[in-house]
Amino acid sequence: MIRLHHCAQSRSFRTLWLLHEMGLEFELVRHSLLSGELRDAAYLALSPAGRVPALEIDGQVLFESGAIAEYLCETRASPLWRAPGDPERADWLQWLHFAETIGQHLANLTQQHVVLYEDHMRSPTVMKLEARRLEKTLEVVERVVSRHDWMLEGGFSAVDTAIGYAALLGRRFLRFEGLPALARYLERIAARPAFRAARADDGPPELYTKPFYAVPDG
Ligand SMILES: N[C@@H](CCC(=O)N[C@@H](CS)C(=O)NCC(=O)O)C(=O)O
Repeated sequence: MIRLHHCAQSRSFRTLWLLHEMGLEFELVRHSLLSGELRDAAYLALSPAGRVPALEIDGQVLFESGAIAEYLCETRASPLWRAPGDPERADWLQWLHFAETIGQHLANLTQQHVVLYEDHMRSPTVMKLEARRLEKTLEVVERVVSRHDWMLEGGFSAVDTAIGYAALLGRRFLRFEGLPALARYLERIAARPAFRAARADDGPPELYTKPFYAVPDG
């Protein structure tokens, strides 16, 4: 039995999408990101920092999305993996974890624009700085996907579920005019049946209510 603990519009979407890409059977447990339930003792017993994703699998719980992607690919013999010895192994690992470099800016921007909803709590300076830093990371991805359709030349892999989710969320904070290859990458992602299935499973939006969050004047 595989059981995914998930919140709508969160990083657990990476795991949700990957499970669909791999065609694995799983149970989905939806939680609210805002209700405080991730701090309940029962949930903390699964994910000690009260975060999603958490994946119950093979009699244990994994609570870090990159580790989950590695574990799923390794143990389920997936073509979305690049095993040790594969010429794309180093790139596979690097891009999988680079998603969290992008993710730190997305988390900071989410905090500034969405979580700190009172204007006096926010800082336009931090918003601008974080948007610029996000852009620098997405420019790295732009260069890669302008050379080939997916992050690895050998084709779609688990890496694309991590980077793809980060790029998708990045569009809420950054105009993509200067990132045309990334915009086309997102179109390719949107056409994938497993991505659509994951979208349908994601649950009602709870966090992001606007398609774009502009930096306020001042
Ligand atoms: N590096 C972790 C980050 C997990 C994480 O911070 N998830 C957020 C959602 S995007 C969360 O659970 N936040 C709930 C909270 O901080 O209370 C991963 O990739 O799994």
